[in-house]
Amino acid sequence: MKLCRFRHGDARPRVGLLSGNSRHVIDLTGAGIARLDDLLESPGLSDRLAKLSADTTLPHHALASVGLLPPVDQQEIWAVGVTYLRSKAARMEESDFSATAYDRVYDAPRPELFFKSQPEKVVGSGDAVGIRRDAKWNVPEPELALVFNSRGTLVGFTIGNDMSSRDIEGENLLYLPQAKIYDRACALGPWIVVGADEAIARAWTIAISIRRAGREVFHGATRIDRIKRPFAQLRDYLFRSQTFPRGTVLLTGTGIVPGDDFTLRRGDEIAITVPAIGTLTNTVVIV
Ligand code: DO4
Ligand code: MG
Repeated sequence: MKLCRFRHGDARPRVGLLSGNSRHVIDLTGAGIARLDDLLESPGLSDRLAKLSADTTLPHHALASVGLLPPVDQQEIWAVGVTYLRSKAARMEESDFSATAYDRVYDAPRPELFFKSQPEKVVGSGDAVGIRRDAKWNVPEPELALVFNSRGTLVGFTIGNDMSSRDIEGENLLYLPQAKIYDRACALGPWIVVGADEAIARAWTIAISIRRAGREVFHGATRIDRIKRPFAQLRDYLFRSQTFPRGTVLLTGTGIVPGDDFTLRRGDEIAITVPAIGTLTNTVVIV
C-alpha cells in the first residue's frame, strides 16, 4: 500500500492512500486523518490501511489532478553514509588527508550517521533540487529511505536523493554539513510504501537516470542487498540516546556514484526508480 501527502485545489496538505492501480488517491481527510506522521503511529498500520482502502465513502481524486507533496510532516531526515563499497571507493578517491576516515567507518561497528534535513526543507517528486552556487562538482545520491515511527518501528519505505557537493566534501571531511545541507538538497517521494519488510526490500533494485536537453547523460543501478549493514543496526544507532517524537526518515546511503568527469548542471532531469515504490523525479536548479 502507498501513502502520500498531496494538495487538491488550493486546500491545505492532505494525506492520501493510492488505489490498487495507483491511478487515484483516496482522500483520508474524511476519515479524520490530517497528518501522515500521526497515521504512521497506528498500531496495526497495514490492517488499518486495508480497511481505509475498502471504504467506498471516502472521496477519490485522479492522481493526475493532485499535486504530490513530500511524504513527511514533522519528521527529521537523517542519513547514513558509506554503506556501499562504491561509496567508500569514490570518497577515498575524491579526498586527500581524510581518505582513511571512509575506509575506517565502512568496517567500524558504529555507522556514519548525519543529520540531513528539517522536514520543511524537503522537496517532493516534481519539485526542483538544488546545486550550490559555490560548488563545482555536484552529484545526486539515489538512496532507499527507511520510514520509522516514534517507537523506532520500520513502517515504510520511500525514495531519497541525498544531493551532495563532492568538491566541498572532498576538500575536507569537516565540510560535510556544507556539502550535504543547503536549500533543496534533500528530495523524498513520490510516496511511502507500507507493508514491506527488510527481507522484501533487500530484493529490490534502485536505478538513476539523468537527462540533459532530452538526452540521457548518466544511468546507473544497484541492488539494495549490497547495503552492508542490517537496517535494524542502523535504526539502533540512530535511536541510541535520541528520541524522535514524530518519527524520522533515514536515507540508507548511495551505491551509485557517476564517474569523476560528471557533474550536474542546471536543468538536468533526475529520475530515481525503485520499481516496487515508483519514481522520484526532480529538475536541477542553482541555489
Ligand atoms: O561520508 C559521507 C557521506 C556518505 C554518503 O552520503 C553516502 O554514502 O551515501
Ligand atoms: Mg548519501
